[in-house]
Amino acid sequence: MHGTRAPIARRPRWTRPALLAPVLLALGACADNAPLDTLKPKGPESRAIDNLSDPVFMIAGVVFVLVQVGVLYVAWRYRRRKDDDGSLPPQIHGNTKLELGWTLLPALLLAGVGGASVLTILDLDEKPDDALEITVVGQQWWWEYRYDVDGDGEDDIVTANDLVIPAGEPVLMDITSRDVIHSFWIPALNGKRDAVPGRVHPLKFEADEPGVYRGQCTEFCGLSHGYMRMRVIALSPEDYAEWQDGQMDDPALPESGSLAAEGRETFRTSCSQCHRVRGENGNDDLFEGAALLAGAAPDLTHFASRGVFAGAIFELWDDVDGSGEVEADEVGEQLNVADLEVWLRNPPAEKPMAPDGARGMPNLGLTEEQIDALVAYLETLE
Ligand code: HEC
Ligand SMILES: [Cu+2]
Repeated sequence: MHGTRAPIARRPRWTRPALLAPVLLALGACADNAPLDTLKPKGPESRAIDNLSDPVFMIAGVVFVLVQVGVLYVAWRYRRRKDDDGSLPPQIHGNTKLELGWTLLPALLLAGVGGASVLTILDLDEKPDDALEITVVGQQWWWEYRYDVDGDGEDDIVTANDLVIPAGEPVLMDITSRDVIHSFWIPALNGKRDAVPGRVHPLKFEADEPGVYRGQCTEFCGLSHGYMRMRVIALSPEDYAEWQDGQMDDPALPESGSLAAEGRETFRTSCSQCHRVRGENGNDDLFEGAALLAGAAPDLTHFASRGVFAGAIFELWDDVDGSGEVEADEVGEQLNVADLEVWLRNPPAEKPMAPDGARGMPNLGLTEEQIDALVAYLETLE
């Protein structure tokens, strides 16, 4: 037994969970597989932003530490003491030098940051005149990409989810929406740009290297907003040229009598009122008109040339090398039949859609035979 020591005061219960929060936050920042990381630029535009934010954060960090140290020091230095007579410490109100100092210094800092920001914004806004131009259309809940390759005002390629671009060349996006406001964001390549119905917002970017760059719609746009992702597939200029030629061709017709040919028949009766496969919808011009309405569906002309589907939440091909990403060279290898069948069986169960059927793909009540045939047909749409 020891004497009469005062019991140690217990900390209130909430301190521990409160301390845990910043620790978890700090640990969360350590993930190495973070495809939406804004701090790892992979192109000139995102690098310009990074070159601006790095020094701004450093200056802000120094200011933060100085102010906190000052506050803590003053609180400690002038704390109430046992023999306190209640008199105030020396006052500095009206000290001209000090007051000029703490007015001018922040003003100069902010002017510096403001000037650098404006220069970066002007830089990002400069339009290259020889850039490939792609129309980006946001829609509940997927992204469509339209390419007018020959510049005649008519779109020659219409695709979805995977935005294919040549690496090392500037690309100019014209971003718009068919229904509500969305926001297009590929953090490794550039900042965000809102997709607003009735307006066209330009956004330029360039990928340094061939590869896959992930993105996510960043303006809340309804039920499946979180399932509205996109990928940029940057190809070497030669591979890009090959891809573009392939997309301009009509897909080959399935062999008559095959399972795929059966699927094609089902497509024409059950799917073609929403989806386009070039040459299968009868009057393509009529369809162009329909496609302008909200509720239009992804163009499936070269569906099997993409790596993902349904707002990039499903992989269309198996990730053979296990990199966590279906890269361009894995497209065409092993079809992810399981997820495609699950999708066709009941789309709203996989991705919440508007309950009144006004948005998204409804459950069409397909039989297993129809699904098998449709999967075989979709695989031929390379
Ligand atoms: C009422 C219109 C409608 C009908 C009919 C319809 N779909 Fe869809 N489909 C959609 C919409 C809208 C999407 C996009 C859903 C999303 O990602 O949010 C879609 C997505 C898809 C996708 C994924 C495409 C991609 O690139 O993301 C496939 C594959 C598909 N549908 C196949 C079919 C087949 C096969 C049929 C016929 C059995 C069919 N659809 C009938 C509206 C329809
Ligand atoms: Cu959206």
